[in-house]
Amino acid sequence: MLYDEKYIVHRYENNPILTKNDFPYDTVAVFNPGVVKQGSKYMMICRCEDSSFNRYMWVAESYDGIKFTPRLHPLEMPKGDMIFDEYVHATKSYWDPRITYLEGKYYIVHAADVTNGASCQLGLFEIDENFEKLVWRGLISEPDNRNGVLFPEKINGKYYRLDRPNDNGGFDIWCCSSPDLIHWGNPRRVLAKERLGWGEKKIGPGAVPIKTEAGWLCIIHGVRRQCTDEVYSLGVMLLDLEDPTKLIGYSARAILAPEMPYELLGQSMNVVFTNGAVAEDDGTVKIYYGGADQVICLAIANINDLIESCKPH
Ligand code: M1P
Repeated sequence: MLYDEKYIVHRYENNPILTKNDFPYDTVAVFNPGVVKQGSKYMMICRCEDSSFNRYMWVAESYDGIKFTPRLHPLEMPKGDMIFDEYVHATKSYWDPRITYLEGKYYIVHAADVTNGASCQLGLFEIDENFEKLVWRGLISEPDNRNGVLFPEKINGKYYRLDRPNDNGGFDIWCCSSPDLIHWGNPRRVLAKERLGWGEKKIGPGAVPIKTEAGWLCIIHGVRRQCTDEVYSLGVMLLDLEDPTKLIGYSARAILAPEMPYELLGQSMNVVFTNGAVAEDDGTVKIYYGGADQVICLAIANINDLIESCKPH
């Protein structure tokens, strides 16, 4: 081995853990889920697409974090809010749900292709603890921003989120704050894609930040060019506990890159992409990720290895 490092992320041996065959007949892909743990139960919201390219948010449940059972029907989208009905529901395009448990409530930040001229904005839902009823809270970002994820607690009296503005933000990872989850400001760039060979084209937040003694551990994604293709991989970065706009460190190498057939071949080639991870009491982290924009997979790492990989080498 050229390097003395070991692989720190291990794929579940029976990946993928969910595929379109676990959903109704005209489902073409299920991928990029948000996941949160409620006591001993794992709650997942999958990104589903059907043969008409309608997108759905679909709940699946598990008691071991591996075997997930989808519900019979997708989540019903709330109607009656003019913004949602006109700008978001009209495109039937809400995707990449990231679930954060925050102050006793469950929030979902998602990407939304909107009809008001912007290509993509961040939307915010609340959902009840049984994951049955969505409440629309509004569009919460400026145009052409996605990959938003909320921190799981207030910091110095403010809510924080990570996001990834596209053109006007350099496809880098930014952090901003809010008094009420609706109005956001004070954007600060926390990581520039130029620092990452494996993310030189664009990077973006992934799972909900995990609070550790070393800082906020953030599992992120990065995109590099490979001739005419793009390769999506995962990495980690560490942010200051008291000021999450301050970068402590990041993984110089990708911690998970597309290698397996279910990561190389699908709707989009060469993609591993995460919206959800669960830090377990035993020090392991379950990383739930989309393979090739087609299936849902699981990988497991030791949290100390993830933190260590953020330190300068
Ligand atoms: O197709 C791969 C990924 O492309 C997008 O990632 P990014 O926002 O970084 O460009 C997202 O649409 C993601 O859902 C998708 O998996």
